[in-house]
Amino acid sequence: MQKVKHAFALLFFLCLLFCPAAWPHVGSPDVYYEAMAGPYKLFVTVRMPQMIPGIAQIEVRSFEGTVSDIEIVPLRVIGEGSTTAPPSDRMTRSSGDPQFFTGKLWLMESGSLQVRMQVSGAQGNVELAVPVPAYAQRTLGMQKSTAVLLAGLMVFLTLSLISIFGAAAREGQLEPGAEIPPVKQSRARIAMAVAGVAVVGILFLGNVWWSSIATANANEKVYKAPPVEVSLANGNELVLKMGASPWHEHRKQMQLDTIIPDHGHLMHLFLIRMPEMDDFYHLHPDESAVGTFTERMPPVSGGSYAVFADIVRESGFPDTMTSKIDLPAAEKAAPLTGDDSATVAPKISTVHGNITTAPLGGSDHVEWEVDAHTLQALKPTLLRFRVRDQDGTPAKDLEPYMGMAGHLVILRRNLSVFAHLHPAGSVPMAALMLLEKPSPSGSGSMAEMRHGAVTNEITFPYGFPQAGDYRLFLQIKRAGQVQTAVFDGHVAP
Ligand SMILES: [Cu+2]
Repeated sequence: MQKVKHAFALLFFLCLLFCPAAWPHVGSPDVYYEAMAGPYKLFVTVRMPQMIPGIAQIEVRSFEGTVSDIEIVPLRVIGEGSTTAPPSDRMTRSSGDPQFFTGKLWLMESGSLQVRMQVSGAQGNVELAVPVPAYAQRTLGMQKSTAVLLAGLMVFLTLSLISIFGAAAREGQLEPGAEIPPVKQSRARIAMAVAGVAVVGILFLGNVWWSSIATANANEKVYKAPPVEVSLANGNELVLKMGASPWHEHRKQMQLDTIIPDHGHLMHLFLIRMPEMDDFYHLHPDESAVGTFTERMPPVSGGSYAVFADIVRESGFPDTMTSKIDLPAAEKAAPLTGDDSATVAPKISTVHGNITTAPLGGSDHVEWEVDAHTLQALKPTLLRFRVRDQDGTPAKDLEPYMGMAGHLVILRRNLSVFAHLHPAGSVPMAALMLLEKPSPSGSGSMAEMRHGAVTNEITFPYGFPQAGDYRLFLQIKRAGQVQTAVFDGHVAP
């Protein structure tokens, strides 16, 4: 019995700390970025460390131009430390593939950082900056071997301590070699029982103390999105109230207080009807008071909705807040206006060999060029979509939607992954704009313009973080109308 108690105390004491997975995007911490850096077309993957300080693994592939050398350095996106560069590291050029480079960078602090690259090659030297939100994703557990060793030592020490008390009560006052009288035997048993209870009590209190310190530490150091409370007011007004997260509270110096517009809006709000994931809303609530966002409800079908709210802070640091809400079928609904868009009961994609096709309005459709064997967890991929008219010819009426050729929302069916992508990748567009040198005319954003020329082919660099079933919502704008194509995809481990 005593041993069982020890085992429990031990389990508590050594309990490894797990924190729920929630971070910018959701469950998708790595950064995928594709851009023209001068003459070079580069696909950059930054695998973010789980801990800060930690090592980011960086991969760069050049699709256009001949790159011979890349130097990388971590900096902040804005403010102090965004300009004075520490010595840079040289990336390693792959011997088998001369246009593929790998490198590692120590990230020493949390916050809105950038990986700045000096790219040199046959077509000249250019600079490229990739925003990377850095944060601890979880508390690392103890190594198994260490845990087993410490657990063994604890059991040994506990049992030894108890037996010392027993021996002291039994033989402490006897002459050497003397017979042990029965009264001493029973006294020893009582002493051991008392010592056992005391030791287990001490271990229990120790565990309580340790857990509270570990929780406080994890709350402060491990990233968590701010909580958000979603409710319906006056029957037709959706209200989102942001709370405070200890992680943000402890990082006042990181310019997290102010929210800045990201492709034209302070918040991008996504509502997805669960569990079918059929109805999909992309809304842009206004900030009616500090930390409170409101939106007139569009007409919705009643049901349970998953809520994802994207914001970007002054420093370029993104947060995706998650929640859920049960919505009644809206009666006093307002029609969708401005950049707000939705798809209700859409037809889902079908697979034809290496092409997955999803219908748009009418008989137009979008082809997702996807080889079923290439969708693999963590593999950097260019997701390629082609918009076609009814007769299969490339659609010619695409225009930018909120400044970009397309917006892609990726959701794992169990909601453990949410990502909001653009042709530039998973980086927040607002952070990218902060990194851009102001143009001489002082107007317009190169980032938006760069992706503003809209052809019928739209690509998104990404790597699915986990194996599983996903639904993709691709949004484009054609002749003034936003259209949404819905794809299903399976990602292999
Ligand atoms: Cu978007």
